Amino acid sequence: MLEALCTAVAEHAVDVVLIAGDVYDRALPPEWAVAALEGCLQRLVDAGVQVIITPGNHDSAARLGFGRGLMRRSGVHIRSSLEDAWIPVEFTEPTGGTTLVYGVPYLEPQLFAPALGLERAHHTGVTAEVIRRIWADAEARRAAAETAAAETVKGPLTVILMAHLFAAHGAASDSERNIGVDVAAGDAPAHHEDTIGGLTVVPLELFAGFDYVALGHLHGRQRLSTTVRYSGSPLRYSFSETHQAKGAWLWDSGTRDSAQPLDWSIGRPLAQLEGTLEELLGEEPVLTHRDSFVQVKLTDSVRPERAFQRVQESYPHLASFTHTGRQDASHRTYSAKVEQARTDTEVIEGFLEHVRGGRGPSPEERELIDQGLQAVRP
Ligand SMILES: [Mn+2]
Repeated sequence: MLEALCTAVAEHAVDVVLIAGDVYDRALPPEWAVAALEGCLQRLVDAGVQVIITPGNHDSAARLGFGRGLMRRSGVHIRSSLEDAWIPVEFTEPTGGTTLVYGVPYLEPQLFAPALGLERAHHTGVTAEVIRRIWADAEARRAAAETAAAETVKGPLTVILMAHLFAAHGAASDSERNIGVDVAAGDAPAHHEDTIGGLTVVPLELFAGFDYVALGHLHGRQRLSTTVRYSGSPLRYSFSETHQAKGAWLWDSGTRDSAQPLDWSIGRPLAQLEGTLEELLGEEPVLTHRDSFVQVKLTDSVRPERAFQRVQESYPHLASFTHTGRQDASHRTYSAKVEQARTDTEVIEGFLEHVRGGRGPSPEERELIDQGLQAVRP
């Protein structure tokens, strides 16, 4: 993925890379991941690219932000504290205009609401207050430019926001908070934060006025409006992401045209297969999907012998296996069978039926069971 990023940056002559978290998938990332990120940043800096990074909810802001004062000098801007949110990274456009990029780190409402002077802790309130401070800063810079002429902001002002949150269409009111969630299935907020007042989902209206809003958090690359977009995760993290677009958005602050999607097909593809064992082991699906991470739902009414092993032999990257076929109404629970069983043989038969999706003992197995029971009877 990092290779694809560096290639795309060179190919499209990108000046600035925005990474709106999550950077890592955990607060204590493995050493190889830290080294990989460092190598990528080194390449981007060597290529004259500036990078702006904000931590997501999975990152440790403090650890990700280590050395940021030093890194800033080489063009890597890590916005990891609350106060960073309304201090922009400033760029002068070739045309003379100024672009301000405000990087808002993930702000857990319970932790940051007090510092923002908010009584209630929820994402919408925290985001609204941070955006209010951002506009105060941007307007001050614009005003300073108009009076003092040329010391700070020059020419037309472009304002970009980066944030890590769950945004959706919908008005900023309690009653309408859940409407129009425009996300792919399985893309609910990954973290189960307190949904006080239901204001976990930040309404799009808050982002009005920004020239571009680069969001992180949802895994599918998607466009919420002309200016508000999620880059999505570059890799697929679950089978619910099988059909999601993956990649990035390319935006030109000069033309301000709509952002262009960059498609990155990185890593092993995913496939969701459903059918009987015979269907799944057919030549066509095996040839098509044997190199994919595969999720299998087996629909045989009775679970065939060695079903898991046989599927795995054909699909070496089998990642998920369930037998969903046995749905007949007469199916009794294991405990019901055990209760009704009159002999040891029936208990064992019930057990085998239970764990094998309805398939009781074969004649050979029945013989072994009988021998076993004979051997242990006093
Ligand atoms: Mn996240």
